[in-house]
Amino acid sequence: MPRLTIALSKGRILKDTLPLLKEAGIELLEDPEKSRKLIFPTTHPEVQIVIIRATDVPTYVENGAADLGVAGKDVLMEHGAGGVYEPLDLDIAKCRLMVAGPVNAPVVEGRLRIATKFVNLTRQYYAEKGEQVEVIKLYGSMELAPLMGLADRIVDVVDTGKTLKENGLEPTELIAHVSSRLIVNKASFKRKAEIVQPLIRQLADAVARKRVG
Ligand code: PRT
Ligand code: MG
Repeated sequence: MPRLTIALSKGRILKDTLPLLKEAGIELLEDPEKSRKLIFPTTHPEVQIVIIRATDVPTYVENGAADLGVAGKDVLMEHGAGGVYEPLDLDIAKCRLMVAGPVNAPVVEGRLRIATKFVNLTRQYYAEKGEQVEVIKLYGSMELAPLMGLADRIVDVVDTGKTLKENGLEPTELIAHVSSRLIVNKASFKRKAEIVQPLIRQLADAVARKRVG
């Protein structure tokens, strides 16, 4: 039974994390994108990888069901990041958390209605600005909400901006720059220090080498 479990999500986080793990001597034996399995052994006898939804990664790590994980800063801000350590910015899956609305949207009278999957951080953002808004929880395709009259604005992560543009939207405010972070369960950080700490160091080196290019 491997001592260390790392939680990752399919898609861009998996794709960008695997090369970093490889430099730390951890490689998958099978491609999770082509499998329906959820638990994967690695070339490192002490390490296994579990594949879960991006938004579930902080929950697994906070509760110790996984020792380590990789999650976007957007997901961590929404979850509330206090329950885990966040020792390393992996500098991957970069994007911006933004407010967006219809191109040349008129000024809204009264409370702005904002559709998002990031309800907590959206409430916090507007509370800090001292603005009263109505936050509408959605689970995806936020871009549709203003087009259908469900909301005046959306809060979502933006990379190229192509998705906004193709739906007649434009970014209006930057809330935060986002990249993915290594997160560590607090108890594992201490109890498994002899395996966790060298791994953090190796990943930090891999990130630094990639930055230099
Ligand atoms: O997809 P699922 O519902 O399972 O979960 P998820 O969307 O949280 O996971 P995933 O794998 O899509 O994203 C994981 C992490 O990648 C996010 O938490 C972000 O930190 C980061 N990331 C980086 C992004 C993007 N770039 C991004 N472009 N996450 C989502 N997008 C979306 C964006 O919202 C838009 O709808 O991709 C679409 C295309 O973006 P444009 O601007 O390039 O058109
Ligand atoms: Mg997605």
